[in-house]
Amino acid sequence: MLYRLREAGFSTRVYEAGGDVGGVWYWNRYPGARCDSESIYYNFTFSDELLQEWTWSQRYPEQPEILRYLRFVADKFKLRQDIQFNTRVAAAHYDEKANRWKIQLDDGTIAYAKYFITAVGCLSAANIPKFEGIDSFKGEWYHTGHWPHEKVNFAGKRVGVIGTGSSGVQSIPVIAEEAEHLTVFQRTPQYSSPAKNHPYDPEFIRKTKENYNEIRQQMRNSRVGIPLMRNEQSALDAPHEERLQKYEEVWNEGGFWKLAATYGDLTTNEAANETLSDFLRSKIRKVVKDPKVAEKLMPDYFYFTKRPIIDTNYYETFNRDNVTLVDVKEAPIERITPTGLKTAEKEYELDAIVFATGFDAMTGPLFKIDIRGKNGLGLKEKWAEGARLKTYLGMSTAGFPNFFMITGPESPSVISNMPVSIEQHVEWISDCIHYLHKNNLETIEARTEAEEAWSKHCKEVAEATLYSKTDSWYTGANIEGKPQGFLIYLGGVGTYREICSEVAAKGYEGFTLE
Ligand code: N01
Repeated sequence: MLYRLREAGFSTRVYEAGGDVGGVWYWNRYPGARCDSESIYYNFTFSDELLQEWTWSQRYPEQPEILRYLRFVADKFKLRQDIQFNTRVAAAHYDEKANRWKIQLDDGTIAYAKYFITAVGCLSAANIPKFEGIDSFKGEWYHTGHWPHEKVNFAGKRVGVIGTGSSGVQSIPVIAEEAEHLTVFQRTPQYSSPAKNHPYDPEFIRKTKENYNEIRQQMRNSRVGIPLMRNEQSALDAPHEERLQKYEEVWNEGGFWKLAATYGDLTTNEAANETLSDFLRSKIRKVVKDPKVAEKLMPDYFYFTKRPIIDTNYYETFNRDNVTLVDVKEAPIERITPTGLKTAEKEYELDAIVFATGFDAMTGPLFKIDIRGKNGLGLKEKWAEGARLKTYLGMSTAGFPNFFMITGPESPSVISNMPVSIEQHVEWISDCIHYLHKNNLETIEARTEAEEAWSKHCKEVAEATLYSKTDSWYTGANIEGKPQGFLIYLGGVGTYREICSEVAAKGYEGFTLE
């Protein structure tokens, strides 16, 4: 965003809470942290030069490599000179008379801007459940999303990991290798398929670089932001053996996006979904030696309706002698004690606790800033009930002129390959600001009817799927007391791009421009 606006001649300033660029990859430094999109697609594509200059080492790169990439980008485009690090935006209030956003920083200074753009991500507000006694714990504790920059040493320690989402599943096998003993506290078993990570072959990289123009087009027009053909056939129309063979082939290739594309109705039809869910459960049974442990690891929700996970040796880890699985749905965590953790059943002695307990997703990062639009209306108040949260295209909301959200609620965001969705918003927003400037317009604001129609559309698309049938961070169910609603546009990245482009082509239809 900074690069595009600066190139277009606008004076632009970025405020960043972290000490450097990287965002999610700056904070999430836990052992085993990797990306679940393949690196050759987990790129910025705005610069051909950048695409040619950077070379990924492996299919699913580790966090340090992604951070190195983002630093490379910052250096190449001299971005840091316009970024103020170690600075949190506390509040952003719209002053109607002056048509300016008053941005209040946590160091007490104030900045004024005509446009206010949030790039706060969807998963940056850490969720640490309010366990009683946490302050009394004498050992060390960490949240995966706020991991220390220096290496944490678990050697010789009794470690507890709470949570088995992507962060837990990635860190558990690595911590198990180092710790004296690892206890995994699992509330909901999840589906995870093998990443099958591998170093890239130089010839593959050469071909990819040669074809990036085509790849970029495919990514942009695809369903989830990576080139992938979805088989439109129903899973139920395929003969049992053929279906199993197909799942086996795709499972062996690794990753989860392709699994989702194996058949056309896996996210919409319960029986179709069950064929794949069942296949994945059978894989767990094959790996985990103790049948009781295997049973505890068996998920029973519809695959995809919680974020699918990919792993390296996750289920294998439960065959180790130094790993114990504790079901905290059966016996909930009651409190953290000075020396460990107590469930309804038993007390566990621990030297360190890792909270892999996720994030207050989608709205959480936005609500950390006191954002107020016209008449002092707070975004938090406007969206007090998740189900009634309204945005126009997931980028703007009525009552908040000249305010844009990159990957905001009701855009494809987290159910897409994020860099593709980020770039699409960046391009749309910068083109929009350019348009306003060129046409001597001072403000742009979503119209109430337009956002009502968009939010209704998002809801209808989601309700035609299985996604809202499961409690997850997608629906807000992971945060106690959070209003629930499915806040992601599921129509697909390519379709969404077309809709946004059409809105712009029609002179920003659905917005009031003045
Ligand atoms: O968080 P999560 P995450 N008592 O919310 C459990 C992205 N990401 O950080 O399912 C006990 O998925 C909770 O249990 P339940 C990716 O999009 C990507 O792992 O609510 N347990 C769950 O098991 C991902 O989906 C990558 O019943 C409690 C876990 O904590 C998203 O970030 C890597 C609890 C939280 O799982 C979030 O992943 C990492 C409690 N009170 C993250 N509260 C990659 O690119 C919560 N839990 C691979």
